[in-house]
Amino acid sequence: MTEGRSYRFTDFLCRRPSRSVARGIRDESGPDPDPALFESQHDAYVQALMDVGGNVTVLPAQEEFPDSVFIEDPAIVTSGTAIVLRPGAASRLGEAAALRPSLAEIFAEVVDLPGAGFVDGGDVMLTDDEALIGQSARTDQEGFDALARVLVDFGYRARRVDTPPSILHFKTDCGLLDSETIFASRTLNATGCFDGYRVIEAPEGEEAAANLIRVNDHVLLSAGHPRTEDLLTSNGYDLKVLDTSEAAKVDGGLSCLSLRFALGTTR
Ligand code: CIR
Repeated sequence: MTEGRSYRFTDFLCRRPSRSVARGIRDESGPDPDPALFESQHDAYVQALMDVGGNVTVLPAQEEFPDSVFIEDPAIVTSGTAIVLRPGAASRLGEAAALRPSLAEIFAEVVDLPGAGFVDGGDVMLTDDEALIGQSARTDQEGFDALARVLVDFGYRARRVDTPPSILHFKTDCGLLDSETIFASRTLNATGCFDGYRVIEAPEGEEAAANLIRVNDHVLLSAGHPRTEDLLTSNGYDLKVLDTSEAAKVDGGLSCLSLRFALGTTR
């Protein structure tokens, strides 16, 4: 029975932002994130996960990896298993090995992505029975093939989709709302990648709202998207709005800040 496994969680893993976060990778120059404000926004995020979900383990900051607060990228987790990935940016590659011991403390099984290909967790959307894997500047064909083979054992069919070049990660522009419904930017939806799902499109100008996360009975949404708030509320979703301004300055959003899983359930 997999109904709801894409958003029913008991546990979360986060990593505190480092003071070095301003050196994180970003596409465009702009103001640096303020480390103290980032920390307080991160605290609010952790509190929100506790309020809607369960236990949150917060790992210490890693100064040597400026992007390590974006803990979604070096691993994928299912109920009893963690898959250690190979992030596609050179400065982030070491994050996977650094995260592995913490995963081994939590998960009964830790699997390393076979082969030599690259996958960033931000390119992988797990629905109840499918993994939508976006090929991108960070995730290549070899990585896709390897991950697709691993995920079969956990009951996921893999669907290869394209991440348009203007979008960093597949999930930068989409988020799961429930087992059948995805919220996505018009640009990403136009690629046809969500065939078979109901799609709600982000209002024009509010594309950054697309990186939302469904956690149990709530949807966590980034602040500053009033039309999205109205749209999702009128569709029956219970929202929790969080300020992610500092993560956004280094191209991060809500999903990147946690690994989400259900412990104590069988595959
Ligand atoms: C990076 O470029 O890797 C980070 N600055 C942002 C990562 C955001 N992660 C995500 O969308 N899953």
